[in-house]
Amino acid sequence: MTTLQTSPPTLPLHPLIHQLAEVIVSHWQEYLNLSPYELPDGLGYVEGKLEGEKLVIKNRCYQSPQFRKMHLELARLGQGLDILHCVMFPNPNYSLPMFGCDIVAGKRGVSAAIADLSPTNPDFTLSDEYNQALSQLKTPSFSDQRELPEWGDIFSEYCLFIRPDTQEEEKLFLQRVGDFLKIHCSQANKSSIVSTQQREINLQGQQYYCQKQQKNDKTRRVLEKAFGDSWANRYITEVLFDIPNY
Ligand code: 18B
Repeated sequence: MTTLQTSPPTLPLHPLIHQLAEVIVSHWQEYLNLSPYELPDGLGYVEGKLEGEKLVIKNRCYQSPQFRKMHLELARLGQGLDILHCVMFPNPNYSLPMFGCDIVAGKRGVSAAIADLSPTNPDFTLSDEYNQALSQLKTPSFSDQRELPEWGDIFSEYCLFIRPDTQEEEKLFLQRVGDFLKIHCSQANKSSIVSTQQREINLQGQQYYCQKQQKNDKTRRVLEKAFGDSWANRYITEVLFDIPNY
C-alpha cells in the first residue's frame, strides 16, 4: 500500500462536483463562523493504490460553534470515478439535523446525487421550524429518482436521491442543496444550547446516523480496493463517519 501525504493538487473533477463544492463552501463562509478542524494524522490529502487504479482524496474540514465538524471531501478513482462527500456534524449541545450529500460521477455522467437534512431525534422527525421552511421550497421533479438502500431509514422525507438526466436537472439539484444549506445555517444560528439530557439524545441520534452510513458497502468497496480493508475501516469510522462520544 502507498499512502502519501503531499501538497494537494487541484483535482480535475466532474463539473457538477466543483459546482457543488463551491455552493457548499460559499454557504459555510457566508453564514457560519468558521475555524479550521484538524483531521487525524494529516489525513487531509491521501493517495492510495492497491489493486489497479489510484484513489486520490482531498479533504477540507472546518468547525463552528454550532457544528462539531464540517467535512467536504473530493475524491478521484483512476480516470473514471469522481466523488464528492460532505457531512455537517452538529455540536450535540444544539438540536440540529445532519446535513449530508454525496455525488458519484462515472464516465457516463453522474450516477448518484444525494442530499438530505437527516433527523437525529428518536422519532426521526425534523423540528417544526425545519419542516415549515423545507415544505415552503418549490419541489422540483427529477426524471430518474433512485431508491434508497436498506440502511437508508436515516434519511428524511425531503431526501433527494437522483440520477440527474440533463444539465437543467443538475442545476436544480445545486439549487436545492443551496436551499437546504441556507435553511440549515440560519436555523443553526437561531438555535440555543440544550440540556445535558437532550444533548445525550442528540449524541445517540448522531451515533445511529453514523452506524447506518458505515453500512454503505459501495463506499467501503472503493476505499478497500485502494487502501486495504483495515485502512478503509479506519477511514470510514474515524474520518467519514466518526461517532462522537464526548
Ligand atoms: N457512494 N461515496 O462519500 N454517502 O457519504 N451514497 C455510492 O451510482 C463513495 C455519503 C449514498 O444504492 C456509490 O450507485 C466514496 C453521504 C447513498 O446502495 C459509490 C466516498 C451520503 C448511496 C459511493 C463517498 C451518502 C451512495 C454508488 C468517500 C448521504 C446509494 C454510486 C469519498 C447523505 C447506495 C451509484 C446504494 C452511493 C462511493 C449516500 C461508488 C468512496 C454523506 C444513499
